[in-house]
Amino acid sequence: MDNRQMVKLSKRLARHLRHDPAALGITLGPGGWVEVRSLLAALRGDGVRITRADLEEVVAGNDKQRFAFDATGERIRANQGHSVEIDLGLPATTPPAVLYHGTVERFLSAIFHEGLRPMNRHDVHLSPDRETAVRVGSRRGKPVVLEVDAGAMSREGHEFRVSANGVWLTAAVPPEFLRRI
Ligand code: HQG
Repeated sequence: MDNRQMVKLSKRLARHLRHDPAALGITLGPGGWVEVRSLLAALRGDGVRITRADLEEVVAGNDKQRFAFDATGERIRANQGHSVEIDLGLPATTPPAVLYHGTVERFLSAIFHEGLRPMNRHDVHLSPDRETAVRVGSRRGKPVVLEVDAGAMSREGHEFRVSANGVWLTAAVPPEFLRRI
């Protein structure tokens, strides 16, 4: 596959494995896992003729490691970013002292008023470093980076989880833990 085909397939997978499995006629099982065979069959039914090798290429080559196979290689899921209700089964983990969130100016007054909320996703997504947060914010315009006092949040009982591709997830970030940098 060339790069354009990889990106197209990755977007397709993100759509169905995170947000809209029903549109492809598949169901996400516990943990968000789907049988690779059912996924390939459903994609074929939708005119997307790809092989298991193509799928492996997209999983391995994805710029953000958005997808993963299970240990047997028989199932696949999105590592994070879901809007459908699924439990990824990730253990609560102590976060680093500081995490980052990339956003844009126009959201700041709401964010400093009500904190970071998951919006359409399951969790608020936080980045382990500033550079990643800049990239996340840049998707929407001129990036603004917020520093999150994850250490203080953790001491106060907020839970954090980290996805297989290094995105930190938490239910919400109240404004007192946020600082613009
Ligand atoms: C903002 C991409 C107003 C928040 C990225 C963000 C990431 C608020 C937007 C992943 C708010 C939600 C997630 C509040 C938060 N009022 N706006 N109270 N609280 N917001 O896309 O973090 O390519 O759901 O700042 O790289 O931008 O999909 O979250 O701008 O890892 O794999 O509301 O998505 O990865 O947007 O991005 P999103 P995000 P993928």
